[in-house]
Amino acid sequence: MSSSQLFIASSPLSTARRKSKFTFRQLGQLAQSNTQCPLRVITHVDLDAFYAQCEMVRLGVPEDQPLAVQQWQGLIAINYPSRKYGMGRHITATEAKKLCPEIVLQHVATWREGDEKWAYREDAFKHIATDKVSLDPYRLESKKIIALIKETLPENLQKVEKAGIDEVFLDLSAHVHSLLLERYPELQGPPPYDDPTENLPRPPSTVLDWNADHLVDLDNAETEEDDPDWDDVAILIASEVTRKVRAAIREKLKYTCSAGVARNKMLAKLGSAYKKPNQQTIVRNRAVQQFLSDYKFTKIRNLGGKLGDDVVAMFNTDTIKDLLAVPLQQLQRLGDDTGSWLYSTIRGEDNSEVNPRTAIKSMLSAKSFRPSINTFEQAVRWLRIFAADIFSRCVEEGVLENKRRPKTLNLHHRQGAQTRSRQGPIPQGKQLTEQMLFELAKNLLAQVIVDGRAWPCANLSLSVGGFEDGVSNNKGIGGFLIRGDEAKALLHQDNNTSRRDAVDEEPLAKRRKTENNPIQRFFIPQENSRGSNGDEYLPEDEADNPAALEHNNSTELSPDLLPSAQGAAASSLHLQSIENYFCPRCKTQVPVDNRSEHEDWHYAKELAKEMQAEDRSNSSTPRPVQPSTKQAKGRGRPVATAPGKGVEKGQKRLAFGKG
Ligand code: DCP
Ligand code: MG
Repeated sequence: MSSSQLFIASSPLSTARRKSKFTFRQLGQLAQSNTQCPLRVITHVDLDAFYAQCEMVRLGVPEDQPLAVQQWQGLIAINYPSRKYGMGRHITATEAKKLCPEIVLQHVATWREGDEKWAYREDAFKHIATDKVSLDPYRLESKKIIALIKETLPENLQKVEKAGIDEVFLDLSAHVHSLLLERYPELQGPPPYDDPTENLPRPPSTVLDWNADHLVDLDNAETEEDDPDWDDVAILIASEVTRKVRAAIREKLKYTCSAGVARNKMLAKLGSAYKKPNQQTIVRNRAVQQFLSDYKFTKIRNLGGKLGDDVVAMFNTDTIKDLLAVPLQQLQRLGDDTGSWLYSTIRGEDNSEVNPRTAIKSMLSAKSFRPSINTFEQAVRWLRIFAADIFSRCVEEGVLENKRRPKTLNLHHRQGAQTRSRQGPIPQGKQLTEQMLFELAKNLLAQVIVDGRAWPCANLSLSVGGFEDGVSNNKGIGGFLIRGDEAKALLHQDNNTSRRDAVDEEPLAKRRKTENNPIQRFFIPQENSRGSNGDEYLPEDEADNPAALEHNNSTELSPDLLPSAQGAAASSLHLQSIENYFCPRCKTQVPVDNRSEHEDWHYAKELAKEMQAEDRSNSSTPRPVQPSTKQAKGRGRPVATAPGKGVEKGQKRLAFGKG
């Protein structure tokens, strides 16, 4: 049904059915945004060609001008005028120019070593080896959009979940409930006999004006002549609210977006992608079956990957229509829970909640190296950029005003098939600075180098996590410090339990190596919440991929990071080279291939000694790394001091990088 208005006539049948199929109790559940409520209304909003629109608005180009956002030679966002030329994300900048010579190709902003901030640069596409993509411009716009959506909806009735850089879910249930009661006073109750299981009166048979929405056709058994029930009215009101939200985004920020309105997140998300750009699709409860049957189930969240492949292989189809014919028991060959989940999912059931957390849980800055990098100096140059990138995002999060602050820093390093990660706490007693992040990151890198073969390195990434609120709890900067007994307990644990556990869980061969090597012991990661040696995998295609770097709302430190038993095993299988080099410093034979790595190991060792010496010369209170201004002997690498602050009386800082 594509008409913009739907006239509902009162039928003789409806006069006979004077009660709604919904009860007063279910109406009450709507006010609570109860996920089981059959009247529930969810909207998914997704910006059209988001990065491309950001660039169009920033550059002030006309709306019909073809424009694409370029990253190195590839295109990552293509506006709708360009899509008419048959362009997709798979094509290169050169191919795009051929298809449409007048297309504007705007390269993403980049960080460049030596510059203090990211910038749009004409020559960025030539600098894949030395620049790093910055998503800050899009993140900032994304924040504005979320803030505006929240302003548009009533403060006490909103549930807004940021689901990605350009998408949000809105649970409009409570808001729609209040509008229903306002418009239809007969719903205000009390229910007959005060019994909440009583059915509601039917809605008036009236015109449901769907305005310019795209209405999904009804299921076969249903006709437009059937009188509407409250679920139709609720979804109609939700679509009105959605239209207002979209109009506000358009008017105030100039962006168009598409939306899906339905009874749950899964259907709303499929709906927003159904008709683009600048449209909204309504999937009424009576249309769900019809809507879904045309889909391939691989389009549904969680069915795009391996599980989807397994289902295709097992049942020899990728369509929902075919799978609907498969009985539950057969689906449960995939496992009881998976089968049940699949059975209800393809029938349009999804009780997942719209989760209104919007605070960022972690931030990641990463780069894939093609070709790989081979020296500590090169890696350190990237760490400087990562630290600047992450710090500027922390500033946006209010770290300078002490609103929020990360607690941990992670470094992931990929060498060949092996990814290792190291984690350390960020000292909480003083102002977070870019330099502090950089110094800590460098120390984590030193740990990786000491631990095994580090070069050539194909991927490096730095992330911060464990954000904590500061000011909201009335904590001053001192609030981030750990006091008295709590500090003692943690320090005790830090010095004994965690480290011992880390050693105990290591493979035997590796443990022996560690025991015999005091420096290695020094660098055993502490407070590592990710398995015995902190080894983790970071999928290669994630690094430097803008879409993958958005970690708002993420409960994991960074997505797709899996604790890796294989990583631990792999670390003891270093390739042996036949030719050796004699190291004058330690007077041992070192495989030639490992020479630069071995030298870096010495550097790390010296760094370690310096830190130990400094710790000894200070009080017995364990304290965070205080990098010295001295140059590390023999390597000429400057190690700058992070500005420090004294510890308040009765407070202790956690040790960092100390064995
Ligand atoms: N993005 C990316 N790489 C990808 C996918 C997306 O860099 N493989 C970025 C660019 C997009 C933004 O994320 O503009 C949002 O992704 P969407 O999938 O929503 O795509 P668009 O918003 O560009 O287009 P659409 O109108 O289809 O939503
Ligand atoms: Mg989009």
